[in-house]
Amino acid sequence: MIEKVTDQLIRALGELDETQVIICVKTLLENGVDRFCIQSLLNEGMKRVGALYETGEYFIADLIVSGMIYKNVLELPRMRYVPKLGERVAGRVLVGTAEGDVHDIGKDLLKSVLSANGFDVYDLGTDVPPKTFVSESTRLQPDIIAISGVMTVAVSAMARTIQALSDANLRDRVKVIVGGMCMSEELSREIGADAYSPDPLEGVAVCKNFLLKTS
Ligand code: B12
Repeated sequence: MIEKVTDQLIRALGELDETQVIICVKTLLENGVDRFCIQSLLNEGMKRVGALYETGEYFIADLIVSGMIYKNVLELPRMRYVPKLGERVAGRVLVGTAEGDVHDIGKDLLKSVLSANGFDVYDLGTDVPPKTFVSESTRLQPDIIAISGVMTVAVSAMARTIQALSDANLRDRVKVIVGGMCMSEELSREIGADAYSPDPLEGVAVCKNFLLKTS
């Protein structure tokens, strides 16, 4: 039964059928399916939307609708991340989507998972120029900078951001983790990031590890 619903969920998101998406997500949650598993199914659905956009069957308006459906799912009670009250601050993280890229679903997911794990998170938003990462790092003194990006252009923007941090002599004071659909382990090494993760939960574990090594 679960397998049938997972297929239905991917298909429904691909078809931008929000009602069906919500029904499937609720059914999966009621059957004990983990929200991270549900997120990866949603990502599969988003890939279908992207593929239909590439072939010209979908338009920009359809991309917008898919983003709205995804965000509405993340607002469902058991999909939301709630920061644990009174938890010790694990460390400070600046998050942002790289310059030239306005996609924010992945960045927001990462932000929620970091906050839920006790990190003090500052969100710089989307389309963040390298100079903003530099000025905000100087102002806020974060332990970690987490950059997200899905557009191909985000790769060079991330590289320019890391270079700008070096030019401002901030690079050895802050760890940089990158992620998002445009990134890979290999690319992250090429651009000089400290880490890459395809997944916010693993990304948070990496961030915790950074702090253990520096404390
Ligand atoms: C929804 C969507 C939009 C929405 C975004 C809404 C929003 N609020 O974000 C809107 C309508 C704004 C949009 C606009 C555009 N889009 Co668009 N969009 C998509 C779509 C369908 C889904 C992207 C998405 O949100 N995925 C789900 C999230 C959750 O995935 P994610 O970001 O990768 O995040 C996951 C992990 O990577 C991780 N993660 C993310 N960041 C980080 C960071 C760290 C540090 C860590 C540890 C982890 C991590 O966390 C998440 C875990 O689930 C994709 C298609 C696809 N294949 O995905 C196209 C796609 C990305 N878009 C595309 C294009 C072309 C555009 C436009 C140029 C269209 C246009 N003509 O205007 C504009 C770009 C504007 C710009 N300058 O950025 C192309 C990109 C092509 C490319 N290679 O560059 C794609 C691939 C579609 C396609 N196949 O052609 N888009």
